Amino acid sequence: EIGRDEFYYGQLPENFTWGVSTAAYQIEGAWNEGGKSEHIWDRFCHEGHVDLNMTGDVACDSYHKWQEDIQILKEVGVKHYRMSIAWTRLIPDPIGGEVNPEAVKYYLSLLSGLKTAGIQPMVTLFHWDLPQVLEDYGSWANASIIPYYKHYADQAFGLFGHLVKYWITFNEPWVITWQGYATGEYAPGIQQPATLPYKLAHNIIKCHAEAYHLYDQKYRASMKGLVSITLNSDFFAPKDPSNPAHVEAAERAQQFSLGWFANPVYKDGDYPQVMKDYVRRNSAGGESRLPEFTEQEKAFIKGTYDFFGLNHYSTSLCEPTDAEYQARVLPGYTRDMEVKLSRDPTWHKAASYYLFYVPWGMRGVLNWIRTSYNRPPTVVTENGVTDNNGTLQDSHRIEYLKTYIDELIKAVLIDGCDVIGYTVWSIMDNFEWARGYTEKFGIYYVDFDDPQRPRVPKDSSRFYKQVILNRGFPNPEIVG
Ligand code: GBH
Repeated sequence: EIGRDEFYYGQLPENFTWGVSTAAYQIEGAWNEGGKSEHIWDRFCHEGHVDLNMTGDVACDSYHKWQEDIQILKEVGVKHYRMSIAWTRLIPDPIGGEVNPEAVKYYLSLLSGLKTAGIQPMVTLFHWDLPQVLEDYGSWANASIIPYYKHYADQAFGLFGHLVKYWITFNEPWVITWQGYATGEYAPGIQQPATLPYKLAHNIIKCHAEAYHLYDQKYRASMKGLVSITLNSDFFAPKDPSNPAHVEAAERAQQFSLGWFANPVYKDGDYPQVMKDYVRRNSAGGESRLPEFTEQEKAFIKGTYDFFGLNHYSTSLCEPTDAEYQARVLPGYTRDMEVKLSRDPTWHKAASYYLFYVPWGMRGVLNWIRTSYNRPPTVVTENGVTDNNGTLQDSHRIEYLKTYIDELIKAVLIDGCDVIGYTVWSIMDNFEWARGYTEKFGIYYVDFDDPQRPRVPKDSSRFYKQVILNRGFPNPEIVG
């Protein structure tokens, strides 16, 4: 038995895909160029809600520098590049539905460039940049958003599907609903924790299922791509593993955060039973704040995946909640699950408040997915670590990536998880949402004071290149 934090030499198969990730608003810039319309992050930044009043107006300027982006992707030797399309670029008037030819030209150039470079695009349709007009019409809470999202997906599949092997309908619905509409830390900055996230999630899941079925019926036969959703999750571990109440609390937290979206899609079309029970018992009166799917909807949602997309960064410790904790956290989700979350004070902390180095959590969450959803093919669609200075000698990032990748390799080679891909967040420093440019995730440095936005390799990019070439970590003691 190979334990936590014990280094393990192992190599993954030839067909395992290694990549890096970005998202449209975090890199593109050109916020009002090329016919693009306003989305909720434009609005949120321009209203000054981000650290130091920073915005993604220019970001890495990838709208103009996509050829250089492809160049650095080639330098690292990635097999796939995860990126997103800006809805407001492709369909500036999402209600009218007309496609914008300048956006088609931009994304076709980028996608064809990737093809020429031998890099598979992994394309996210929605990475948080909701058209402002749809927000004004009631966002994901209004079920009439579903046909608009479906139309957008239809256009994207139709225009670009011949160049795209992997599609992702949504990036991290948990973050969209909780950080956007409960804590208000992210755009659109709404603070309605008790019920709104559950309502939004309900329609997001329906949008996802619509897009999946649409691809199935209209495009799969000719395009042969894969369609799924990306969910974010910490690994939730018992604070005291020998205490059954702590073990139960960890399972409940995992169900509330990951199961909320994964159970409907990857299991039975419905929310986890424990979530239904706990939201109901924390809802005043008869009606639960968690909406219900009809039998027909459950059948429509169940199985709408070709792989499991996971974004994983850190781990939380779990124990049953207490009155003091319940009073301290927001109503809704955080109270409903009745779990008190904490971090081990000995864990090394990165520049982001939530990001502690806990490599064995990678192995933990991959195994939780394996056992909970019958061993689905899994792609880690994001994993990475921050600093504040963007140093080129980023040995801390090498340490993080090395140990997390090693735990992933253990999950595959020792535990039998069907992990088929891994993706570093991010190829380059970029607009880190509410933190602006103060937190840096890149394996390339970008100087945001230089109008040219040069990309400069960090040590971690050379490290990752070597990992890809070696397909992991070959044992130095085995010769040949
Ligand atoms: C991802 O989200 C995004 O997809 C990406 O765009 C972003 O740049 C990247 O990660 C880095 O942040 O319950 O208070 O502990 C972030 C994923 C952030 C989701 C922290 C969960 C925990 C908040 N996670 N969050 S808390």
